[in-house]
Amino acid sequence: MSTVLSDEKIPNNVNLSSDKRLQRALEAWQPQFIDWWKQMGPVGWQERDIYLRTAVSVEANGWAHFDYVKMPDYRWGIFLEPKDPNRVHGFGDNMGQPVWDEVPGEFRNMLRRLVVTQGDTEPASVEQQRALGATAPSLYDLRNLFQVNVEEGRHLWAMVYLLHTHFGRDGREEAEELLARRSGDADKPRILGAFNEPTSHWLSFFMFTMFTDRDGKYQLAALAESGFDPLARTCRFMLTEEAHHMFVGETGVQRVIKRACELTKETNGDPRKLGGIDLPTIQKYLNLWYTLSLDLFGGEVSSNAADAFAAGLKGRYKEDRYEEHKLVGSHFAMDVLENGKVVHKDIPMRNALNEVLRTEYIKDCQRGVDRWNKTIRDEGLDFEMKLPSNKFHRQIGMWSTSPFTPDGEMIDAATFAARRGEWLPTQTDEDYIKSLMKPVYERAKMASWIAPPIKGINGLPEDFEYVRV
Ligand code: BYC
Repeated sequence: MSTVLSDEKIPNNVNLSSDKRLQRALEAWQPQFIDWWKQMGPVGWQERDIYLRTAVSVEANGWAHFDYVKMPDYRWGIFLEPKDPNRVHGFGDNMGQPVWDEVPGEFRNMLRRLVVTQGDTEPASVEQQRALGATAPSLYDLRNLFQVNVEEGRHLWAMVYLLHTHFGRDGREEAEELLARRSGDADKPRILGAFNEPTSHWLSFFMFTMFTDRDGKYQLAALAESGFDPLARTCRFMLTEEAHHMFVGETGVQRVIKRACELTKETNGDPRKLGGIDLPTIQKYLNLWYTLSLDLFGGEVSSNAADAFAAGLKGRYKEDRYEEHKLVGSHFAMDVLENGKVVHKDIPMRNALNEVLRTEYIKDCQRGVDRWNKTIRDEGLDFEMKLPSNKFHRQIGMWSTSPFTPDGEMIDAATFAARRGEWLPTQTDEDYIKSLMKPVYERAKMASWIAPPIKGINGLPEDFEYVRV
């Protein structure tokens, strides 16, 4: 049975109401999406009023319309940044040529793979976070979780729009597969590693939105440069929403750190006595989620990355900042593993583009960690959070073949196994963090292990009823 999709139901700037072919395709997909949302979306809370932001247009005041909404009634819009009729390829072999509005036949598979990989992460993250509503540390946090979830749902719609509009029958099949894979499922896992990891408590959720969503920022920015114009325009609009997700992560961890410091002082060094999380344990979760997210950039030396750049499908972060956009004959100096040794070497730039993007990402992560360290200093404690080496705990790329310490020193497997618990969360850490996860659903109240936010959402006070319990 199909549901009629109107502009009212699905706010959009793609002329949905006059595009009958697209309407039919989406009307067939939408009930499957709703089934997936009911089965794999947030557990409980579906009948509650949540104070949510909805994108209703691409105008300056249209992308952030706030009101109470029940999640199943959320309007999953389809928005592309307005078209620039003069836009040309900004990089690669077709530099200076007009951008494409249709998929070029020779790059169809490569492009579909990029769209599907991007699309797969969106429902995956909703699945990973689905149980967290049962243990939210406050109504403010509960609302933020659901905001992130519905927007990931909208980002899935964005990729499905591209698949349905530009990839014909196989696009429709891929759109169905996006709803069929399951995070962490042994038989039908999500495509990328980090999206199969459990996000079983709020500390992991905050680390995920800090580090994994930030991969989203960099991947979307690289795709926002694409010479396939519909993809570029879609990703540009998605980036406006991504910022809030990283805000949830960075400020979430910052509040956990602040509370850790307060309780460390109160207890003379053991915040666990008063139901807090100690700084060394927070560092272990940082190590885990940061390194899982580093893997999301792919291999350090990659012919896929070179091909996507040459074709003009995936650029660098803010391509405009660079002077040279063809990258023929240029090199990137980076560490590589050669005959079991780390050597610093020049790699042809196009093949090094995953590493170039990862390097930008690392700088951005460091800026966030610097702000966390300022919180620790302001609280008067002598402790510093650190990003581990990009060689530590890797499962993708050349560093995955040998163990390294967080300082980047190569070690043998036995030493890594013996010291793993110093660097990464142990089962005991995991059990302890989970034991703290008791829901707090009273207005303006916070769980013991986290400090209140500095300000509320959309200028509202902290005691606002963000979720009508
Ligand atoms: N796990 O040449 P290689 C987001 C595979 S997050 C598993 O080294 P390539 C979000 C790779 O697929 C952003 N497999 O790397 C965040 C390839 O397999 P095939 C998501 C991996 O292709 C939070 C093989 O290894 N968007 O939006 O240059 C919440 C060799 O690949 C992994 C994108 O990723 C891994 N970590 O780069 C919600 C953008 N890494 O083809 C949302 C689109 C690599 O040989 N995707 N492999 O079977 C891409 O641009 C690229 O596919 C990648 C990989 C950057 C992921």
